[in-house]
Amino acid sequence: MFRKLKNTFSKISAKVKQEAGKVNVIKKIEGSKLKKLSNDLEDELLSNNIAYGVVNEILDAVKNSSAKNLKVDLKNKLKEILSSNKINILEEKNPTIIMLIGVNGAGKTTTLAKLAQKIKKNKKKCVMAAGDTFRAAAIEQLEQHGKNLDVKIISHNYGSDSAAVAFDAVEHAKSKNLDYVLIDTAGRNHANEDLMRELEKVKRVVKPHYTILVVDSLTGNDAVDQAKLFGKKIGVDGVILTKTDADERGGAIISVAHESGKPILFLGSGQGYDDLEEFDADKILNQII
Ligand SMILES: Nc1nc2c(ncn2[C@@H]2O[C@H](COP(=O)(O)OP(=O)(O)OP(=O)(O)O)[C@@H](O)[C@H]2O)c(=O)[nH]1
Ligand SMILES: [Mg+2]
Repeated sequence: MFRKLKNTFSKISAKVKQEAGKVNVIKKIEGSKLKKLSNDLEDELLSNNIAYGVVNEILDAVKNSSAKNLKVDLKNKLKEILSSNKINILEEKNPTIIMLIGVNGAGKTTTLAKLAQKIKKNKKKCVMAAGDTFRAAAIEQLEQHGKNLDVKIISHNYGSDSAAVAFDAVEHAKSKNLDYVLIDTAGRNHANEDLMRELEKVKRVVKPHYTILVVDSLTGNDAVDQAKLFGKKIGVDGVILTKTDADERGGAIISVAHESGKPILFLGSGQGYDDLEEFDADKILNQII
């Protein structure tokens, strides 16, 4: 994870040191040399899937940096981008209702099962709602996770109202005194008005405490559009980025955090139930800069 981004920062940092060595001052690198370094940094950041607007902001933050301070200034800027208003979705609200949304194949159902595993490890109880009544085999997929994890699934038939499934799951949790309701939903894009309306309805009916957008970190700049769109249409409280184990670049994390203004909560790092890491900006920044 982040191998490429890490290389980028080491490369730029080495170049800056080299230039500073030439003029024999560890001070500002001025004029055309600075312009060249800034262009190099811009190219590198863009090639790592960091969105254009974010790249400009990063460049702006380091434009007056001395060679000595460049690394620290970069790190501080990235920390500012990555540390927006943290929330704890596992906070107990008797029951805490969490709904996962996102485009097809982003990793919603897998992430839902990973959250159930986390909850079990915390010695708490949850129920999962098979809110994807749309895609063939979606209910069986969740049922299999329920079997593997020994977690109750509430499901209706395919084609039925997903808000009703979610509602039943909340009622079940209340009657059994469970701690969490985890709601799976069908994958959709913004062009699919019917499915978007369905999501609005689920939200209206069960009023989840947390609506979490699941984003595949490999989708590059599209991740930013997804974050903006779901945020605008449905309202999102936080983001989980999946498949970071396969993401060499790591730019999606920076772009999505910046453009959505919402906190990144967890990173999916594999296909196993335990492959969900709590997002820690410092840990990541220490890995890459
Ligand atoms: N390597 C890796 N694979 C993942 C991760 N999260 C999910 N996947 C895989 O991505 C694929 C899609 O995951 P799902 O959980 O079915 O995605 P979804 O968003 O529910 O998909 P739809 O229900 O079709 O919209 C599966 O093969 C998962 O095993 C992850 O963090 N790392
Ligand atoms: Mg699914």
